Amino acid sequence: RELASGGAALLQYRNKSGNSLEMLQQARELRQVLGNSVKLIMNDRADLCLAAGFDGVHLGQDDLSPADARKILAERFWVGLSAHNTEQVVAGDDSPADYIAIGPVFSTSSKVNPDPAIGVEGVRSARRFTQKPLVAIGGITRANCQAVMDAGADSVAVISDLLQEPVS
Ligand code: 3NM
Repeated sequence: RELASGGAALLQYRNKSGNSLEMLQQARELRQVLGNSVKLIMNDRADLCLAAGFDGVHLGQDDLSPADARKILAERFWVGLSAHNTEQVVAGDDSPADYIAIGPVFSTSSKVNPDPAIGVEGVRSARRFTQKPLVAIGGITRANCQAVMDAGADSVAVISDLLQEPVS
């Protein structure tokens, strides 16, 4: 897909504290404001992905499995999976996930209870276990992202380095 060829801008809607109604309202607003200029990915929730007209869902290790999310979402929706170690990358590679996010690469304060940081070497190792698009996440900045890409990531996911410096 476009992620493998570097062609897509993805924005994930992430809300760990809101209720379903709030999340759906905010997600719909995002879709309205952004139009179809970016692929919108719903964190954790396949149902809200459908209801909000998003393009895909991103699943953590404690969410629905990619196979179960696929029972809800047709083929045109993207299903992403978070992995935090080699075992999870291997399982993700064997699943219907469209891409695998590996991390945290560096320490992060954007996530409660993050797994141990895997470093650039962890990205290099993950690369050996899957040919699916590999997204690196956790402590990625504009300053360190080249090293992460050089280690084999196809793309990076960033929260704080972008949000701390809004464009306007
Ligand atoms: N997931 P920042 S790390 C949401 O390892 C998330 O799965 C992670 O934010 C994982 O760019 C993370 O501010 C937080 O470090 C990423």
